[in-house]
Amino acid sequence: MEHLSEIIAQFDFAGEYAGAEVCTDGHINDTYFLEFKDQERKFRYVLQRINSHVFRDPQGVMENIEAVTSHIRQKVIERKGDPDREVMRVILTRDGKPCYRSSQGEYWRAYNYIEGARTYQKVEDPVHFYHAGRTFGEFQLLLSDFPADSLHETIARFHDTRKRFEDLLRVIEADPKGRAAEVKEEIAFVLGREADTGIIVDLIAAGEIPLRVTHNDTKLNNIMIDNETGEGICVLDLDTVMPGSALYDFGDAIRFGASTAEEDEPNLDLVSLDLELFTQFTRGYLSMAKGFLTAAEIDHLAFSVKLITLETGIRFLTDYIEGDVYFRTDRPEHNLQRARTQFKLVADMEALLPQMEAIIRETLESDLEAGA
Ligand code: GN1
Ligand code: MG
Repeated sequence: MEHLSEIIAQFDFAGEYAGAEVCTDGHINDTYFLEFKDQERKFRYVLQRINSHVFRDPQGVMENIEAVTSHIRQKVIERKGDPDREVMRVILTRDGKPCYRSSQGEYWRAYNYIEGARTYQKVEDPVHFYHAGRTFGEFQLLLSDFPADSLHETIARFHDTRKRFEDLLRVIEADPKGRAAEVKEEIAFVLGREADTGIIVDLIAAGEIPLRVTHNDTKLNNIMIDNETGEGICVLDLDTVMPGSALYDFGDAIRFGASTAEEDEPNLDLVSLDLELFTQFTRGYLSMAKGFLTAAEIDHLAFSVKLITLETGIRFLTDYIEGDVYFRTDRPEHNLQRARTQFKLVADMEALLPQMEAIIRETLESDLEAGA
């Protein structure tokens, strides 16, 4: 990889460079926090190398992000919000481009750093998760009048669970690392749920569930939470903003944030679905989304929690069998451990489905603006 200093010199940052720190959160791109300063103040930025194995068209990704952030910025200004905190800002290169293509063909981009807020890997205060629900719901709302056809499909068929299932079958068949035999139990778990994988995609294809502009990666750590108020400030990681189903956004947020453990917890006894956290997120999300969701979407909200968790487990298992080529891993069985936490959650979600449905019903009947 090139020296970071060569990359940094390409961007129009303010002040003098004063240091960089690596961010270890994401599974796909490489992220650094940069510090700059002049006589009076410090400036922080986020610098990322786009994973071009995953994102085949990095310029298309940046076009989407510029268009979506401009749309949101306009609305933030109209409502007299703070456009420097409530939406990401792409820092242009010195020649005015949204990303820099290095001599080695790697794509780099930079954003402003949002001060006075942070991300969480796990819910530390349930109220944060209520606010995460509001913020993701509001994100969909702000983009509800965005021209979906103008977006590039940055990863084809990203949340097509049936395709993810078929990809797994292909990898099991090829078994390039000879790992399939050791994960028979996990494979059987997935095969037993094949019928679930097509449910949402078929409803979309039949026009019964609408395509919307969605985020498609609604992990808790993709939201900046204000240090003072605990409110969600800004949605991050817009690489997969594309036409999709609101259901996958709702479900994915629960999958990650309402789990009692982190996604790669090796001790499965610690992994379960926390219904209190489910309730918090649902209240926040529906306070924003109640007005635009259709009856068919509402009917599938609880199911979508299980479906995206199954899908994510399928993706981790596929990557494990394939030899860890997609998600960043930092130990030999990392992807397998991730797959196992997802399947543990799926089993839990199946048992708790009626309770999730009841909570959704009660939430819809209650006064949502009353708060957490
Ligand atoms: C990846 O980059 P990150 O960590 O926000 C992945 C998501 C998965 C998630 C699982 C482009 O997200 O789809 O749900 O890992 N992003 C991509 O933690 O594949
Ligand atoms: Mg992320």
